[in-house]
Amino acid sequence: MSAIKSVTGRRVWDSRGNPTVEVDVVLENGVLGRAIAPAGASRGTREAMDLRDGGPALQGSGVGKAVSNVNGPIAAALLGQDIRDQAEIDATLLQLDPSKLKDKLGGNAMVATSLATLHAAALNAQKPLWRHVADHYARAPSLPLPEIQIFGGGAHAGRRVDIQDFMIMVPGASSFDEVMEVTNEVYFAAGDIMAQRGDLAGVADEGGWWPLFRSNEEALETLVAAIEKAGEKPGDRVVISLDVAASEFGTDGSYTLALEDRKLSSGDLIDLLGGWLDAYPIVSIEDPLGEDDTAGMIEFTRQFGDRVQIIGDDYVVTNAALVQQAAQDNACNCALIKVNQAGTVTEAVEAFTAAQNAGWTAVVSARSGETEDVSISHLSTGLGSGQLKVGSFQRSERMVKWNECLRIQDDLGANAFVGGKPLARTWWGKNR
Ligand code: 2PG
Ligand code: MG
Repeated sequence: MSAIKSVTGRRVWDSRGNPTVEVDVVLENGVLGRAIAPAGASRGTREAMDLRDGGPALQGSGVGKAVSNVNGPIAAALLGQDIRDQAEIDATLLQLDPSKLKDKLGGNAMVATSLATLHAAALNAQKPLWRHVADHYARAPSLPLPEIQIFGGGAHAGRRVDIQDFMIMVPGASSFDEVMEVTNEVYFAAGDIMAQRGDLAGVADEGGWWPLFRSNEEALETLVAAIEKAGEKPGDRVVISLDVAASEFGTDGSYTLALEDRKLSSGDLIDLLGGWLDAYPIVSIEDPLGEDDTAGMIEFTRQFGDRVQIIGDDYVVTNAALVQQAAQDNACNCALIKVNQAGTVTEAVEAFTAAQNAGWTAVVSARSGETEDVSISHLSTGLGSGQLKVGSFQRSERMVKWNECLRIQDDLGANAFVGGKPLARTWWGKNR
């Protein structure tokens, strides 16, 4: 009864209006699992590649081939498979496309299929997805600590500023609910400050305020002002988290801050960011150096790894082998986990496990192109990943994921919230 009866792909549209792939997996007993592939804008070169049609239509971003791959080879190969065996299902997908970047079937076709099977397996087991994930992977579920964007930037805001994500975390909150409340206050305080300056100009791709700043650092100053305006003492209940996404503005150890017309060496960028770590209550920093700048990442981690969380996103692209290598090199101390970077659920869980084995923290993350799909709220909770990054506090493709966590909280109980625990080894945790 738990055999796969059909797999159907269709074209749907993401939060940026781009086409993407949705997959329905139906079992012999009528159970239907559904998932949608997200899409990144600041992508790592080593992550699974979405298959796009190219050509003049839809700016080349069509997913006709990817959808055909779901309805053709993928559906044929998965027919009759046991939904309870996620590893076998994902191994089948990998057999169909053994290429390194998954550009034959398409990362978009694969991830939507893999997540849809996970949903079907949970429904088949009559469990909420988070519970199924926790049981299947033998993890203790917990509600994650959110990272929430206040200002967008980089590739998500027409490169108006160079740094990509200016975020807050509320590790001092005692419940997920409280994080949402505090975030609302800080988000709108930031909007008020921008409005007072005449700099309120809508939102960036993930719902953070559009970054009309004269320098990258002005965004940080404004974020601190917003935290204060919301009645909080920066560094106390509320702290700052950055995604530098440095691969977007530098290669070969040479970086250009376009907004400030400044060229920086790897060492200069480390010094600049180090200055920010001294001056602002930053507790976490993602991709501080480029994905090809191993020496820079190692040096950054040597200098600051004992006081801040250093997240590898483009640097490790949800790949277990790259996480292991980075752990050996001491090139970061936290992995961003994006299922579509890996291509399948199994590989994403392997990368998460590699991070745990290395003694790292981990953050389950959305992409800048998202949809109503809430899989990551469940994955983050079910795996007990500790942290969840979804984007900002506006636009439904973001809010749907925070709201899903609130529903999970009702099931799991408010004291399942991890609070500041994932930041125990940062200056914030050490000062508690
Ligand atoms: C990132 C993500 C999400 P994108 O860099 O962490 O913010 O961006 O999906 O564009 O890669
Ligand atoms: Mg990133």
